[in-house]
Amino acid sequence: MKKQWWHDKIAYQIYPKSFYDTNGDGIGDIKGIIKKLPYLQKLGIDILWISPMFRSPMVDNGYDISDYYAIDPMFGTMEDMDQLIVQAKERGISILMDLVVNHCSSEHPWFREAMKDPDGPYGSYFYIKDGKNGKAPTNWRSYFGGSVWEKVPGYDNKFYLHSFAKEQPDLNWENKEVREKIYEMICWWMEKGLGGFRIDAIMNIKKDLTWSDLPADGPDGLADVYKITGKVTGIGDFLMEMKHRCFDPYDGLAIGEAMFVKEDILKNFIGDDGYFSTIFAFEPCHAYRKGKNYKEYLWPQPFDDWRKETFHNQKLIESTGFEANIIENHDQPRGASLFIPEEDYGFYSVSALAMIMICQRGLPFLYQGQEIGMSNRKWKLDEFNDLETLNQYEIAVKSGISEENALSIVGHHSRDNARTPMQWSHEMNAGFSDGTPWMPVNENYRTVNVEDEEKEYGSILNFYRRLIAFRKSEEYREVLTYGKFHPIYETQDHIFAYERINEKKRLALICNFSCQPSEVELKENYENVVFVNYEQTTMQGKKLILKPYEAVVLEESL
Ligand code: TEU
Ligand code: CA
Repeated sequence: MKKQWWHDKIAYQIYPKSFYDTNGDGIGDIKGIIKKLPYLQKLGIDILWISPMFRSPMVDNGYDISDYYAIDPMFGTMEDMDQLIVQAKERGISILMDLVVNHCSSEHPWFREAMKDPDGPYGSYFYIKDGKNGKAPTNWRSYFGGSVWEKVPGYDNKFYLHSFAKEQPDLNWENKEVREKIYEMICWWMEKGLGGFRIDAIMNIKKDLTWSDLPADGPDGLADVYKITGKVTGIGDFLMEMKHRCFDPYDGLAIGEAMFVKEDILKNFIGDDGYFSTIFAFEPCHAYRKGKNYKEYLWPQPFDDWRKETFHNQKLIESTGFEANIIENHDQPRGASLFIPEEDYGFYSVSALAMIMICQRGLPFLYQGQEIGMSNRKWKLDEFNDLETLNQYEIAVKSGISEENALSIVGHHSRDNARTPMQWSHEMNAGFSDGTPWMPVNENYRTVNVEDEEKEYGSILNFYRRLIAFRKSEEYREVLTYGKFHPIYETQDHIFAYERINEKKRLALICNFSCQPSEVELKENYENVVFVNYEQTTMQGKKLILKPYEAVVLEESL
């Protein structure tokens, strides 16, 4: 594997609406991000991905873009953005923006033109098709529920395709002119000095051009549209073209949100000459998604599935490339709630989870608030903002689940859990805004917040700072970045453990991920304790005695 500039870095995702508000309108803004750059630098962050800040009607909170060349006024101006790029660079931080090009907004001029004249030039920027026997062209179900087809206003038998909400029409990547416009736009942004892009929902850009129905997988007679990603071929031609045209010339970091990549073609995606620099490792935090609806998901995520998926994935990636590791993002519940049973949530469990994640092979990718231990919120129905959550609530209730249970289920899984305002202090609105926050603040801000945690050596925030410094230290950086990954104690109950090994060093991370004490028999000469989440480590001869949620990194003495 070729070494890359970003391999030994630490990355962090910002959800800008909820990060920091400087003008009191209740919405986070670019000036707020600039203000918090010293905080991010102190944490040890080198790469920042910011969810979309382009002009948008905000039907899907910015994932519906109406002008790729403009910053939405709610976030500030293009000058603010230029400032952010420059000031971040001064602190050694590269900025990644969010590339949403599977679809745009129904308010984008291209789409407006297409609706005025579906047979005209802009009609071919989208997928506009005639219906079949008075019905939609195919039986595909959109990610957010309902058909992917919506009628073109004023026409009885013409439909346009949207894989997500109907306000997010899919762009026609088969049309060379569309691709050219996209590449031009990406390069325009790269010229501003971006480090690269995170690339949204990219597996969806290749459609099944035979427009065939899929076997129905629900009572609505529809089938999930993501299933065509497993059927179609040819996506690689588009992705390779984009890489050559937009990322190679800048040595840009291109991180694909690429789910469902088949193992045998993974190399094409993240190998040395892959379409992307890297993709996110979703498998370990999707281990609980046994079904396609929230109501079929398991909660909290079963330990055994998580461990198994992680080990499988780490081994797979090791022979292929370098993935980006996450425990949460803006589409997931909070990692601290997903992985840790509610009654066990606290310093030890959260710090253990952090060690399990950060010591793995791959690019550690934190999500805002993870570093202070932010967790899920308790919701009332009318507090939800996310369209996926509301759809899932309806699906649950329609299937006969009581309203109370439905609320509890969507409360666990809702994407809104990740979107509550960042908790900066114990002051009003968690110090996020002087106005009324666009989303309710998690009530635990009184204890879980940056300002108070700054002051306490034993806080989660200060623990994360030490852990990141450990990962980046002269001494352990190389082995933690490139060292081989080797699972250990794989069958022992609630022990999450693995080795990281290179020619010079051998480390073992051993964690008792449970509220019961446990012990393991040390096999190698692991005598040096190099990183811990408890003050004391107990070893009796070759036996390591572990307290609840104790995690240690041991180094072999040579
Ligand atoms: O998500 C793509 C995606 O596949 C989603 O269905 C994701 O699996 C789901 O949100 C998990 O609950 C991306 C963005 O990350 C998401 O925020 C957007 O809503 C979506 O694309 C449309 O742009
Ligand atoms: Ca604001």
